[in-house]
Amino acid sequence: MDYEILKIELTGDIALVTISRPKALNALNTRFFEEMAAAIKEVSEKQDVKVMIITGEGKAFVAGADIAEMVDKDQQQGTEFSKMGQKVFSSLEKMEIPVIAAINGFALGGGLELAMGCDFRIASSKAKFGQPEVNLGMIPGYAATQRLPRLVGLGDALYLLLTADMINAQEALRIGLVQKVVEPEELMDKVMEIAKTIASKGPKAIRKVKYVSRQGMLSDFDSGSSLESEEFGSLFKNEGEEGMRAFLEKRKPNW
Ligand code: DAK
Repeated sequence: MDYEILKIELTGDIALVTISRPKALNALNTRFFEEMAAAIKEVSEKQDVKVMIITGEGKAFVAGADIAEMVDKDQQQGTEFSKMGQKVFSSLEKMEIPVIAAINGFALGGGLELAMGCDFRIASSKAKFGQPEVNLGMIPGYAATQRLPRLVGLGDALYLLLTADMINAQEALRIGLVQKVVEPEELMDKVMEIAKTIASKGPKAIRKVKYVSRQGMLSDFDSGSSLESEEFGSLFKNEGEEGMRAFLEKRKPNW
């Protein structure tokens, strides 16, 4: 696909996807969702890519769904727009490799929903977060009502969803919405460092940690634990053997 909004760069085994429509603060339109779906497919097909990073260009990560595109939609078109976004964000969760959100600025509405579809979030100290949909007489359409309570608990989620308050990075860190906050100029170096750390681990183990953890969140504890046992077992006489032998032989594993 010829990308107009996304830039995709490969650095070794790490894929960096930058959302680049800074004039509209990277607001999410139909074209974005088509490109993101294509980017997910493209990156997933590259077997040597081990981590994907998503960030935004300019002062926003993403300032929400594109209000200019949404304003004229009718009920059916609105539902379809919502389903398209939900499908793309779910496919981030379903990618085998970890996806990190590098949140450089505003992450509002659909932008925060995109960040929540990633596996974890690292924020610039200048980033701002919120679910401002009720300001527009709307509710979230890309699963914030589902992901936010699971990430931060019902009280903090409903506080954000009901007040439309914009919170800063420290507050986002306090409620567990982001995992680390760094100075703006250090953001990409830090995220790249984290991505490289992940990429250095057992590649099958990394994929299975994501898969089992995410499946577990969708099922009950016993089913999740049972899946963990199966996947744990599958690494014996496999990548796990090499990792354990390397430890005993005091050398680096050869994955
Ligand atoms: N959509 C379209 N354009 C946007 C935008 C957005 N979400 N956010 C900003 N822009 C545009 C502005 O209109 C402006 O364009 P020009 O006037 O220059 O042409 C340009 O980006 C720069 O914005 P500002 O001039 O406003 O910049 P400031 O620094 O002064 O303010 C801001 C930054 C982020 C505080 C402000 O732009 C703002 O409040 N933006 C709107 C934020 C917002 O409300 N976002 C949530 C959108 S609602 C659903 C599906 C999805 C959703 C809901 C339902 N269904 C299908 C059911 C999700 C909804 C949302 O995400």
